[in-house]
Amino acid sequence: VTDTILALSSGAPPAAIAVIRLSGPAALRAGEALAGRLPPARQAAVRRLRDGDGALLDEALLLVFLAPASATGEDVLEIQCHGGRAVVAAIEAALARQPGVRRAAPGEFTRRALANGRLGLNEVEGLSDLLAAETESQRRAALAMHEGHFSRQIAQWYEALLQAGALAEALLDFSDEDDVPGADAEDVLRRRIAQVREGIVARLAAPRAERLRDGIRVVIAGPPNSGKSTLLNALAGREAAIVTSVAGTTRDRIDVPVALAGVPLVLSDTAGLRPEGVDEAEAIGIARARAAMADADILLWLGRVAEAPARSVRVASRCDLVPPEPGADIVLSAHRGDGMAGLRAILLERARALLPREGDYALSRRQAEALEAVLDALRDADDADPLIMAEGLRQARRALDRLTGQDGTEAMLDRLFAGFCIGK
Ligand SMILES: Nc1nc2c(ncn2[C@@H]2O[C@H](COP(=O)(O)OP(=O)(O)O)[C@@H](O)[C@H]2O)c(=O)[nH]1
Ligand SMILES: [Mg+2]
Repeated sequence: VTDTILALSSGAPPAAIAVIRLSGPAALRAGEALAGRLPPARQAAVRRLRDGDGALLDEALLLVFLAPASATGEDVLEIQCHGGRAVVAAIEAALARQPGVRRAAPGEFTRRALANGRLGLNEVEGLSDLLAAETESQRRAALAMHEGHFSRQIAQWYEALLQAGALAEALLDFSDEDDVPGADAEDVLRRRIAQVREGIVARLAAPRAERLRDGIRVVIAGPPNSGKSTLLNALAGREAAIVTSVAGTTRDRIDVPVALAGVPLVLSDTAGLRPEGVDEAEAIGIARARAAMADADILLWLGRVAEAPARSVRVASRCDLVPPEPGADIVLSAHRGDGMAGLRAILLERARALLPREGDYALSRRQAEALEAVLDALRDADDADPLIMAEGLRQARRALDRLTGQDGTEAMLDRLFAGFCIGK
């Protein structure tokens, strides 16, 4: 028998209103024990909630969703009560005492939705990102994933591979006879495979979710005293890095997450690059700076134009103090604010090119790896022998199944749901 799970699904109290949810076969019975008669499904009604002794707990708005047409696919009761800490605790305790009811583990409501086919694995991942989204671009991409855009694409690929598989089997049946099933069957088959493969390659080349989740890495580098820390502080809008006129002040790398027009960035300040006169700590700082530069999505270079690394944004800093060199991409003074708007525009333009297009979804590492496996299988399918072809296509479809969670392993699901909050 399935347990009925219980959790506070709204944020931490105190709040004006709290939402407590129950899901499972005992949800309605447990609700009736507190509220008496429940409203008809999908109709809100106010009820007095009482504990076992008949003492009043709260007055609350109740909503019933009957299986399978609910968020989890089970009977669900939603209780909207007053959001005080003691109110929520008392109602939760009274519900938890009902037979068959226990408190939910993190992500357990969503896990049941997955188990009952209310959500696919990719939609669950989208939901997880949606709950974690802190910027507009993160929210839009997560919503696109949650709404099933990727799942629909997978379904198309699956259908194409199914057709190709049928053709391969047909070729197999006729391979030892003279009259081949339509001379162009093999052409059609190869074209189908090529189409799917091109689609997957293009999808893999598109910006990934990690960039969106973790932020675009913007590294500020250059010689000591070029104004790197000052620029970081100006972009971050706070004094995150120490600024002095002494060369070698910044020794470790400093990372500051910021959102620029809804785009997540991580700004990194680094130790100034200079060859001599450095002690051990500064030398380590310089090594870290070089590593950060190699790892940067966008590099802001505050040194000589002639020494700028490839593809970096060449910034002529401290223009109120130092005459800017010709050839710089942007001339600025963090002190006076000159050029800061222009630099933000350059950052935004470069960052957007690295992020999913508006309304597009982005692949997680898991999804990308699963698609790579599909590609591997399709590579195997690219063979003259229809037997090998058919087997490769079967493997490819199996890899697509893994992507939609059709054969998701428990360990993978555990990992995924551990990142959820209780009540979701
Ligand atoms: N006049 C002027 N001085 C600046 C500007 N930016 C930084 N400085 C000064 O240059 C010195 C070095 O700045 P800092 O940000 O620590 O450089 P870093 O070593 O590259 O991190 C400090 O004395 C800053 O006050 C600027 O835009 N104009
Ligand atoms: Mg510094």
